[in-house]
Amino acid sequence: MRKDEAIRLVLERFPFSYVISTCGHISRDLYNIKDRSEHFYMVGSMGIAAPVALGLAVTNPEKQILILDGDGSFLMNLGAAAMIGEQKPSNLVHVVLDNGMHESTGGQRTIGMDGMTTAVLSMGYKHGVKIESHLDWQQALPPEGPLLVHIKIDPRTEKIGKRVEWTPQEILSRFSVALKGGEHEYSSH
Ligand SMILES: Cc1ncc(C[n+]2csc(CCOP(=O)(O)OP(=O)(O)O)c2C)c(N)n1
Repeated sequence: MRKDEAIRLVLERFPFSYVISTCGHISRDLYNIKDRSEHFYMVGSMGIAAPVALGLAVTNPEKQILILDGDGSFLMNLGAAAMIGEQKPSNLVHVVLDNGMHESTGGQRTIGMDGMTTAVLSMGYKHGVKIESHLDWQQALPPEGPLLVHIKIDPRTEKIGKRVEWTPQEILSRFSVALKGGEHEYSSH
């Protein structure tokens, strides 16, 4: 599966979620595929999408919060997974797009996600699902979180799209308003 296909499938499956995306190409891809006020592009800070999302999930239990992580970002901050497992927010979905590398900075390999769907259960996640194909994606996903969805993706062959054009202040401002259910002047460029 290509990364952009995986992101589209995730957005289709979780259309009402508030999405916190990790830095680098994943936020850029998400932005170019679909830009919504409900997207919080964590531009710049690797490994930080998960703890931001955890805070949001705990303080907004009626909203579905989704982390769009990379394998590098996830593995760099495993402590965040441990905290998610300890807090157990049932409204949190943790998607990891696993290309086996740090694509955004030139493709250095990661230490690998093998066994992570089981490892997170030991940390306290409710479910862990591995998706390796379009066929795997057709299965129903468990409704209750914390849920890890580990999606294997292919290395990029297509060109990367433009950078996120919102400033960090605009991203925060429009996301906060969306979270409270309001319209924002920054809803589109
Ligand atoms: C704390 C920190 N360390 C390093 C970086 C540089 N950096 C940005 S994206 C990235 C790679 C992220 O890898 P991954 O999460 O697997 O996503 P991919 O690039 O493969 O889409 C790195 C090393 C950063 N932005 N922040």
